[in-house]
Amino acid sequence: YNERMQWFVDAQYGLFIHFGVYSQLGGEFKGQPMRGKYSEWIEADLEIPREEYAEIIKDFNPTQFDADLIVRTAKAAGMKYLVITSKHHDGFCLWDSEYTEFDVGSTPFKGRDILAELNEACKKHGIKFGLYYSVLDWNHPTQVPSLQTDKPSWRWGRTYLRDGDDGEDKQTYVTYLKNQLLELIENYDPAILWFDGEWVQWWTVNDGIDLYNTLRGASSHVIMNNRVGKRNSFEADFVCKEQRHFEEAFPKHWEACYTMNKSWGYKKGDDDWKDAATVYEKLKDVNEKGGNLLLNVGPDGNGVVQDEAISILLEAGKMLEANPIEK
Ligand code: FUL
Repeated sequence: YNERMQWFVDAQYGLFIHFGVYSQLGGEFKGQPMRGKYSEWIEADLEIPREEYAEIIKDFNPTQFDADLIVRTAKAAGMKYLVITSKHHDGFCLWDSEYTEFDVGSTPFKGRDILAELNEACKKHGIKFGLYYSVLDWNHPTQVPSLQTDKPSWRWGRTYLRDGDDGEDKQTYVTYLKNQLLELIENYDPAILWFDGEWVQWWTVNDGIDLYNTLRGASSHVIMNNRVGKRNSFEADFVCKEQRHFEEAFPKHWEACYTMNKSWGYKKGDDDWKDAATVYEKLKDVNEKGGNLLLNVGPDGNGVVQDEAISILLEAGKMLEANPIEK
């Protein structure tokens, strides 16, 4: 029994939100559609130069973002927690960070704080609030693309540090990342820190354990996924699976995350939706094997969650109400 984990065990079902400046591109840059399926990877996929990508933050203005509506929808869907991308691989920060200008504070949307709005709505409706954070960072000057491969998304998917694996760049970046995560804890006191992008070769399991301990010192209750260290070597508080999960019951704390269509971030024309029955069955299968389901939505550039996603969530919510699932 682990007291810190109890709410998570009971929660069973949560909402993942992928939202950032890529959302306004919807998988296309200057008329060119991307090749890969995940719209949040567009900068890497189309090899958009850092400076050019940085320009698009001037267009970030999702005025229709409605935190209360999103949280009410999650609640009606039967979800008990939510995790939103505070910083994805592109490095753009959805909060006004003291440690970078590549953030919402440099956009026309400055003045509003999506993370605070969601956090408040979550409190109001009794939903736990979590934050995703990527170790991989395409905007940070210490990180450069690998030249080991010709595949654009791999070049950027496996960044190097300019001066090697253990030089000053590493210290600079690790300090940056720790400061930001402590800032997130201080500003929003999240229930979850959901790490990602830890697969870059310069990030070691010891870096992850050290980070885990530092953050644990700042919050005794926050729970962190296994991607804080190396996903196969350090479990942290829970193990997560992506777009697939276990064949059999798995006797540890775990969570499977899935998209409702294909992409995590909003992508135009991505309309191959899982229907409500499929969502319900997925939740049942995951729960019966001991895990939680974290199901994703990708609001568009205006901050609006697509109607299809909302109706599927609500319909699956009704099924769940009629046929509750035991974990
Ligand atoms: C992956 C990322 O590369 C995807 O963009 C997405 O965020 C998924 C949940 O995790 O590792």
